Amino acid sequence: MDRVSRLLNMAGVAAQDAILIHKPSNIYFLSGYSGEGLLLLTRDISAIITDFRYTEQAGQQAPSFQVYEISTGKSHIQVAADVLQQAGIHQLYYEDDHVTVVQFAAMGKAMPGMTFTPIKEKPEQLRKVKDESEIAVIRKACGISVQAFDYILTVITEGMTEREVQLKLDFKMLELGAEGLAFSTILASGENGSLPHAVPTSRRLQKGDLITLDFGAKYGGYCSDMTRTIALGQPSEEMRKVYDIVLQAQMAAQEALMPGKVCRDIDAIARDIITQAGYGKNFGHGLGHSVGIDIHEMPRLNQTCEEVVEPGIVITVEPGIYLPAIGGVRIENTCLVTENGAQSLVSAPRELIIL
Ligand SMILES: [Mn+2]
Repeated sequence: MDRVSRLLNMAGVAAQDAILIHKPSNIYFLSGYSGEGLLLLTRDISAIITDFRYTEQAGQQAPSFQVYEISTGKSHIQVAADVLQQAGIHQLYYEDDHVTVVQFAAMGKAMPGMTFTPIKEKPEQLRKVKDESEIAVIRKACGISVQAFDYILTVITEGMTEREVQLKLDFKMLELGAEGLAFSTILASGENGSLPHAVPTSRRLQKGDLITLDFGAKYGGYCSDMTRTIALGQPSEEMRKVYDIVLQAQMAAQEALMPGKVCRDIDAIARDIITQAGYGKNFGHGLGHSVGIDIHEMPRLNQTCEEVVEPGIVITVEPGIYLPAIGGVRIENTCLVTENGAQSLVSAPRELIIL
């Protein structure tokens, strides 16, 4: 069954109901259309509402959808209202996690008498388990990241700035076929490594630094995500020890990631190892997140997620330890959950690389 039909069934959409999709990643997932606009779905209508700039593109990317073009003085919502009125729709499902207050007010004004019902992230639930075509492009995106990582290892030298390394890494991913970056590359050296989401600076790499690189490519509309912490020369005794704890936590959690397990129990495996080593308070984020069209998708590996791991989920395993003013270590693989357990789509070694 196609994705639109699955969503209509999942949401329990009846003949007089419709779904209006605003979120770009949901529009792409449901239709293949990557431009701006809205997606309008009923039992009989699959339509894209867009403007002149994207009309031709919408027809090319989503040939089975009707394309409505807005005109001067007539907004996307007003066009949607006309279509819904003609179709006799009385109930409209909307993305309550995404639609703004302004958009919601415009919907109310343009559609008097309509019942508005939150869709409660059903499109996102549909996106959790990836199909073969999605896995193929995520695998390719991960392959681009790994190749760019192999390259950057040959480039990094003492005296380069974080920013210089970041630019070379980003350029390499684009050169290797990435359509864009999955997110802004994180590159943190020395004491900057204690910031989990550090922005690359003009700090120059020094002997003894640990360098954390967290980056991803976008390919076929899907993301990859990987982190490696490497050393430039011999790191301190303490950071070497911290690295080994993070590695142990990453390997144990990835090993345990398999169908039937509860997400928070996977988080606990890594967290317990880090806590028992005395660094529990220095691991202040969740263990991982799913990856797809968006870089952060459901389900999550964290202390509260009670969802059950299923085959076809693509999720990161990324424990870290951060010591303020000293430095940090994070190791991250994007993993595909199969019937037999987790398979890392990131083929780079996890053991400490010393340049
Ligand atoms: Mn990540």
